[in-house]
Amino acid sequence: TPRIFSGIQPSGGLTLGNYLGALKRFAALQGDQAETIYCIVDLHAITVWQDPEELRSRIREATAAFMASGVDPRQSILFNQSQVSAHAELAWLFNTVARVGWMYRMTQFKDKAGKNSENASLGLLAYPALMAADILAYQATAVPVGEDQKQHLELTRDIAAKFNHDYGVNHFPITEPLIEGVATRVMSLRDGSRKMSKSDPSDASRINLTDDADAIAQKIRKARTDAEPLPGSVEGLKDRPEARNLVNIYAALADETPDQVLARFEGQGFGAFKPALAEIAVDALAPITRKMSEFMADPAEIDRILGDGAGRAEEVATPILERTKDIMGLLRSR
Ligand code: AQP
Repeated sequence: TPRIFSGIQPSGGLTLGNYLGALKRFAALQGDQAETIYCIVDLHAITVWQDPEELRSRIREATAAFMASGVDPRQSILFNQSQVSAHAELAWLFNTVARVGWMYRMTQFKDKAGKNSENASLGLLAYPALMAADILAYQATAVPVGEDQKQHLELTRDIAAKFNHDYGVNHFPITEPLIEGVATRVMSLRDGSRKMSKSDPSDASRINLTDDADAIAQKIRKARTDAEPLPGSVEGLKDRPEARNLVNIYAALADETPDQVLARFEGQGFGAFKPALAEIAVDALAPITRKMSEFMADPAEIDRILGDGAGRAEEVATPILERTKDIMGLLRSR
């Protein structure tokens, strides 16, 4: 059976982008066909400054979001990265395999480091080596992610291949990205050329999983669009990124194709489309928001679930880490 791994950073409140691009698909992948391992990646989050008190609560909130979206901690291993030391250890080993030039080429590093990249944390540069460790500590064969993570995943494959080649082994799998569906890149509601992001300074740019019905309706009403009516098929949305984004969001929430959505709204303007989108978004998100706050009412239970998940994750990761050290010629303590 394939082993699936993925993670989300607790670097802010989770968004509709995280839900459609990640959480909803994580839940759908559970079952007898695959082993699923999901992680709140706090070690990634701290590559940019996080207030400690806020981080603690974000980790719990992200855990609640996983469960409210249908990730079942009995069916999947659900845990918190920093509680399983194999991630940090394997990341160091991969820092010796990966090349500095590979890291400088990452567009996320360039975006997040900005103009003054000399001042970025070393961790932000090494981020993809830690991500490779997250995945390969479990010898995971497939990783569901949004489009934005594609480049990092290619680097995971490069690290696995170089390790296997340098040490003459077939130890790490060459992981496949699972980038599927219409919502692999949900865009900002304010700017159709930027992705919806939990760390965007503008709250109006995103729908948060904690937003209530009024906030969702208002953000959709104010979303940037053009003045044209909707076309009958997606070809007509070329060069209309904002319109395309809203149609994609609708399709993903309704489990339809964009063409099916457009067949119904052909010729109508956003005055009609936006309220319909708001309604379907509220219907989909309200139960998730409600379940999240129920889980958040019992933080001790969340901590217990994460502790249990960490124990089960460790059972898988530790032998793989030990074998990796053996291959590299590191002695084990006995
Ligand atoms: N806008 C998006 N559309 C589709 N998928 C998305 N994902 C994120 N944004 C979108 C997917 O969610 C998963 C977790 O992402 P992450 O928390 O590791 O960080 P990120 O990709 O950097 O997302 P954010 O929200 O933009 O976080 P910040 O602002 O902290 O950088 C991934 O599978 C991602 O593809």
